[in-house]
Amino acid sequence: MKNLILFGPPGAGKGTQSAKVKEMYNLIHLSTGDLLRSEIAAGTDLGLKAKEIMARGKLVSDEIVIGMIEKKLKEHKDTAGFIFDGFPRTVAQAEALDQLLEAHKTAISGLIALEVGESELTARILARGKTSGRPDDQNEALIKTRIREYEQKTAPVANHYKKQHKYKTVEGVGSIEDIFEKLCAAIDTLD
Ligand code: B4P
Repeated sequence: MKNLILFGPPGAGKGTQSAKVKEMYNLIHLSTGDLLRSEIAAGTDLGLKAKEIMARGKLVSDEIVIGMIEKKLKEHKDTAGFIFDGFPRTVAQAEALDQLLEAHKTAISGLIALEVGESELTARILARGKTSGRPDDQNEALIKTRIREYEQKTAPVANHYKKQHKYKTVEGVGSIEDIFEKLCAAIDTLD
């Protein structure tokens, strides 16, 4: 199985590139951001809890997101692999993911980090905010909070996979097609 983590700060292009990688490698795309937004749209208890946290630019609890991923792994036992987008976002989530995959007799093949500077991230998210309807995309202070959350809680996830020799980087600035080509070249070097 090919199990990829597409990694990077908010607005790095994880969602954009995951949609293309999923098609190319026939993978199941799991975006915790999308899963949480569907819970909010459906008005579930989980969605109500997540809504308030996401609107503040903070991370939803590890317990909630790990539970959602566990359910999806069980639903797709026969897939060629997964692309994880926006997950894991903490070291605790990474450890839980490694254990869940081990229980399914598989493992992460590699984490690929999209590298984009803060001013470009902010510009992209504000531009998306004009049409996305996402409350967390429309305010610069909130975007800063999301980037600080990433630096404090999510960036250490890269080290977790560096220690396992599964870490690669790709420059995330440029055309979506050029970035996709570089991403595929990095994926093709993984086992
Ligand atoms: P996410 O939905 O993961 O939101 P994101 O980080 O903004 O998405 P992404 O990085 O994929 O955006 P993309 O680049 O595609 O999370 C939202 C919230 O959910 C979090 O703040 C948190 O509260 C919660 N959450 C989610 N997962 C969680 C977890 N595991 N644990 C705890 N909480 C969790 O798109 C950005 C924009 O850039 C788009 O408009 C796109 O068109 C544009 N773009 C993409 N590539 C480009 C390029 N090359 N050039 C120019 N523009 C580009």
